Amino acid sequence: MSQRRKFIKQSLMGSAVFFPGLAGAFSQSLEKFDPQREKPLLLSTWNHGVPANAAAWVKLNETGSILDAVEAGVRDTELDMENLSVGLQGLPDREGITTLDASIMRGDGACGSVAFVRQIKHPITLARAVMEKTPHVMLVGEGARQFAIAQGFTLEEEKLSPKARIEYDKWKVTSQYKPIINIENHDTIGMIGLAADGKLAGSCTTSGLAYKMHGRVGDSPIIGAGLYVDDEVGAATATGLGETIIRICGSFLIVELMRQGRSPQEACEEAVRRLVRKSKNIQDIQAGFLAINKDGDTGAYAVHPGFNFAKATAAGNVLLDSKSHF
Ligand code: SD4
Repeated sequence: MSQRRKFIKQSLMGSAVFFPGLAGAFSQSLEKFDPQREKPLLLSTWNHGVPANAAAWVKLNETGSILDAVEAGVRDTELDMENLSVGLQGLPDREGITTLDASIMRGDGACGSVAFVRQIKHPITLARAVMEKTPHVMLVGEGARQFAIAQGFTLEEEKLSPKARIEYDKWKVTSQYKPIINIENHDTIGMIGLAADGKLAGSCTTSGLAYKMHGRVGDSPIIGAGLYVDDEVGAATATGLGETIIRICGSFLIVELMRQGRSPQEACEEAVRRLVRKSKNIQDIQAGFLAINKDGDTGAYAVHPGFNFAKATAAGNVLLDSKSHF
């Protein structure tokens, strides 16, 4: 059995068991081990965070780079045909076109993102190319596509996945835009990670809200909204209704609250309280945040129950329920 499969199997069993096959590379010892506060550490949004963390962990073990790890982790989700909120199999906009948003950030401030891109299987890798190969932070739409071609990315055929086609055809009967909290249209993957050497990185990738207006961009590719990372402090990522997250600069806010002394949990809770204060129709809006500080403390909080996240340390990779405001 591959290391990755073993790790997932162990996660699914829900155990928090030391896994020497992966952790040995980081010289952990059981005596020192504190699963609440541990490096390396990965946090990812939603159920798909479990296999994503596993993929990230394997990459971290291979290259030692937390940036490589968070990219590899969410690439796994970008290919998950069951996931209708990430990757080209995601639900389309109201015109029937799937457009993708992604961002990636390193704790030294390097960052890159793409928004409103079509036909790209791995927008997270394109975001990383923007970060590493251009003087810019963000490319969108046709410009992002041209850049992808120039970088040798393959353009995929523009065609809805079988599942997305069924859902879109059902939606077209009424064509009503009504996001339902925690159901299918809120499961972006955001991943934040802390390496054993204290370096932080994060990634976020999504097909955005189902049946959005053509051209709509959410929080996920907006540095400071869907993702923010600072090696001096910590990292945060977001999922949920992007408009509400952008309005409060959610991930940046959490990192700045941590800088001022709040724990990751307190910072996530304060961000959610602010989002709740600033949002109308909060009963219909879900948003969730994850945070890590540089010591390896973690936080998770959402507006409503139902948000879950995956946490991987050398002790295992477990799915946890977030607490919520309501
Ligand atoms: C967005 N935050 O585009 C994303 C939505 C989400 O899966 O979480 N979708 O607003």
